[in-house]
Amino acid sequence: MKIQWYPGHMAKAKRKMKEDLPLVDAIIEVIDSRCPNSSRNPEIDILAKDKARIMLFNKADLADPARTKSFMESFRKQGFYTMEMDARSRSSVKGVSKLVMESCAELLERKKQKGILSQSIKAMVLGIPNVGKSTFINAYVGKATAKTGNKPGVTKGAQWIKIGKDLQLLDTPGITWPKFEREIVGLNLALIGSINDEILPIEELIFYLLKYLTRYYGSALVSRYGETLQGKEDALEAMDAIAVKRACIKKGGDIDYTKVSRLILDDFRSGRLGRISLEHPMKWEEDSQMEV
Ligand SMILES: Nc1nc2c(ncn2[C@@H]2O[C@H](COP(=O)(O)OP(=O)(O)OP(=O)(O)O)[C@@H](O)[C@H]2O)c(=O)[nH]1
Ligand SMILES: [Mg+2]
Repeated sequence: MKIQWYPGHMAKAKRKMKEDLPLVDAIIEVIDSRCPNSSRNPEIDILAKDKARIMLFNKADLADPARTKSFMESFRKQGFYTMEMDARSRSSVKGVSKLVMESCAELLERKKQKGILSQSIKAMVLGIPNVGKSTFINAYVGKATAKTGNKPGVTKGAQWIKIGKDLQLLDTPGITWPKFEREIVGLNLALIGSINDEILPIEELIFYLLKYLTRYYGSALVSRYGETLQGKEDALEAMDAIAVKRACIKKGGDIDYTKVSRLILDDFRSGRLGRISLEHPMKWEEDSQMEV
C-alpha cells in the first residue's frame, strides 16, 4: 500500500524555506517521538548542511519512553542537539533556549572574534505537518501567537516570532517530500495524523497497525480491549475480536471494518492505547521490510 502526500502548497512552502535558509543560524527540527526516522524530512539534511541542528522530540508523552531515550542518544551521536518534550506544556519547552545557545556557541564565538557583539540568533522551526511546531512556539512564547489545530496543514505561511531579546524563530508550514523511500514511512505518517485523513485507506492502515502492535505491544491491546486479545498474533483475528468487543457490527451481522478501524486509530492517536512508538531503534531495517 503506497501512501504519498505532496500537494502543491508544500512545493511552494519548500521554495520559501530555501529562500529563508540563508537568514538563519540554526534549524530547529520538530519530530514526532513515536517515529523519529519517519517523521524527519530527509531533504532537510541536504538543505541545512552548515547550520546548527536542534532536534526536538515532540509528543514524547505519547511515545514509548525507553525507545525515545535510545533514539535521542543515537541522534546526539550524529551531532544533533536533542530534547524530548510535550509542546503543550510551558515547563516542558523551557530547556530549548539553552539548547539553541549551546548549538550556536561556536558561531557566536566566531562572531565575537570578528567584532560582532550581538548575541542574537535566528532559527527556523521545521517539520512535517501536525507534528506540533506551532504549539511549541506558542508554549515557548507564552501566548497563542501561532495558529494550531489537530489536522495537517494548519500553518499556511512562514511567520517570524520574537523570543526575548536574543532569539527569533521562524514558524513554517509543515511539509512532506515528493517520494517516501519506504512504504513504512507513509504508513507511520498516516498513523500519527501528518497526512490528510481523507486520502487514507483506513482499513489497510489499521491492519498494518495491528500487525505491528501484535508484534511489539500485545499487552497494550489486552489492557485496552480485554482478555480476548490475549495471545492474538494474527492482525485480522485481532481486528475481528476488537470489533466484537466494541460492537462494530453491521445490521446483517458482518463486521464493520471501517468503524472498528476508526475506533482503533482514535485510540492510538489519543494515547488511550498507552505510550506506543511505531519504530524500534534497533529494528528499523527489519520492520521496514514488514509486508503490508
Ligand atoms: N499529546 C500531544 N499533543 C500535541 C503535542 N504537541 C502538539 N500536540 C497537538 O498536535 C496537534 C497539531 O499541533 P500544531 O502545533 O498545529 O502542529 P503543526 O506542526 O504546527 O502543524 P501544521 O501547521 O499543520 O504543519 C494539536 O492538536 C496539538 O494540540 C504534544 O507534545 N503532545
Ligand atoms: Mg503549524
